[in-house]
Formats: sequence, structure tokens, C-alpha cells
Amino acid sequence: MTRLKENDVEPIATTLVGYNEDLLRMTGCSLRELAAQASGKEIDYLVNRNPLVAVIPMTCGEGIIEGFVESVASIISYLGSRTVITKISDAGGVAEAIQLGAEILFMADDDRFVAINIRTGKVSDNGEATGKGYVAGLERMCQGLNGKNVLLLGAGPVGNSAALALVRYGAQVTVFDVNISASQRLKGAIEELGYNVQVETNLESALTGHQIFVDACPAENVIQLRHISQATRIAAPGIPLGVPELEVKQLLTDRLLHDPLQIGVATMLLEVL
Ligand code: 2YG
Repeated sequence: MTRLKENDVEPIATTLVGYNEDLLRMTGCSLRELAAQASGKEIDYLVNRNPLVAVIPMTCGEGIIEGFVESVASIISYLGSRTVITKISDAGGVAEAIQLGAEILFMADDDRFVAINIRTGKVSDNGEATGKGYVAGLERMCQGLNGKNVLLLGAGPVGNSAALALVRYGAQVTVFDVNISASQRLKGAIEELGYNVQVETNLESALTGHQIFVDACPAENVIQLRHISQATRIAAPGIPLGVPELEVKQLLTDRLLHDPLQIGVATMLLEVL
């Protein structure tokens, strides 16, 4: 599980309008529409009921990430929700949120980043939501994934969620993870749900044999220039970005979906509505 850094989250709140324009250009849909597609929920529920969402700082483990709760709150309010950041952290913050009448709580320690609907008991985990959200974005970027070959890099929580979303869109999924048993476990879990996934153990041949990638692994510079063609599309929820940022980003403009929090947080919110 990658831990965000301050400079990953610092720019988010002030660049959401531009971010949304980029997303519209790349996928044809806004952050709200993408989260609605990923969660299967309509956004107007947010507008009608308009539940108060509280974001609670957590000091446990490695503690506060400067700007983290502010970034999460900015994404949630950008989606049109009433949002508050509790003044108190941890258990006191949960109590403060409830006393403020919040129905949805967002909080993250070092292991879990969750959204909780205290009225319905619904819980959304950031890893699971991020996988679904990014695959919805990839599906829009590729104008559909049915019958298309997709290489999934990383069989962790995001990768497992992405794999299920991919096969549900009809994609032919190949998974690579440095830990082969993680790939095998992912394959088993997907087969239990009636779908098939190929396990690849040779990264280079997997990369040269695909044009559509979900990079859900924390390794840097996995996808290199030699693996990129005009047909390449990449959804990269993994942090840090797995493609060599500079020379590849120009080449991939509008065909590389990557952000530190936006898609995951937007999908979490709609998942718990
Ligand atoms: O409340 C705070 O400021 C801290 N307790 C937040 C700690 C978050 C740690 N987790 C991560 O940085 C990531 N797992 C968050 C999700 C990354 C995006 N997929």
C-alpha cells in the first residue's frame, strides 16, 4: 500500500476545474459521471438528499499527511456535497462528526482509507473504489473494452477490484505481479465469479504484447517508451506513476489516466450513497 506524500496531494484542491476538463477530454465524461458509472449510482441522489460528509484526520501510525484531509474534502465538495473537516482528529473527530449530523464519514489510517455511511452501514474502501473508478475511465477512453486484451499490472487490492471490473466489461484480462502467488490468487477469485483471467510471468513479453494497460502497481518506470504505440491507453491508479513521467507523458497526452486521489475518492462517495 503506497503512502501518499504531501506534494502528491497539495495541488489537488486548486486544480480540480482543470483536472475535470482534462478528464472530459480524455474520457468524454466528468469526474461526477465517471464515479456514477463506476458505482452504478446516479449522482442526483447526492443533490436531493445532500447528506453532510465529514472528513476526519487520523493521527495514528505515521500520522497526518499535510493536505490529505483538505484534498479529500475539496474533491467531495467539488462533486456537490456538503462537506466538513472535523476540528478534532481520531475518536474525538468521529464524535464531532456525528454531533454535526454527518451521515457519511471519510477517514484514513496507514492501512485503510474508508468511507462509511452511518445510516445504511455501507462501507467503501479506497483500493476497491479506485480499481472500479479507473476501469470505468479506461472503458470510456477505449470506447468500450468488450473483447479487448488488457494487461493488468499488480494483483493487490486495486488490481483485484480492477480485474473484476474489467471482466465485467468483457475485457480479456492478463495479470502480471512480481509475486506469482498474488496473480494466482487473483485468478482464482475471478474464476469463482465465473470469469477467466490469464496469468503472465514474463513482464517484457506481457508489455510488448498489449496496448491497453491498467498499472495498479507501486513500481516506477515499468511501462517504457518501447512498449508504447499509437494504440496505447493506460489507466494508472498506482502511485508513483509507473511510466517514465517526462518523455512518455507528452507521447501519451490524453491517453494516460493518472491522479493521486480524485477518481478513488469520487467513486468512494457514490459507492456509499
Ligand atoms: O489523516 C491523515 O492525514 C492520515 N492518517 C492519512 C494517511 C493516509 C495513508 N494512506 C495513503 O496514503 C494511501 N493508501 C491513500 C490512497 C492512495 C490513493 N489510491
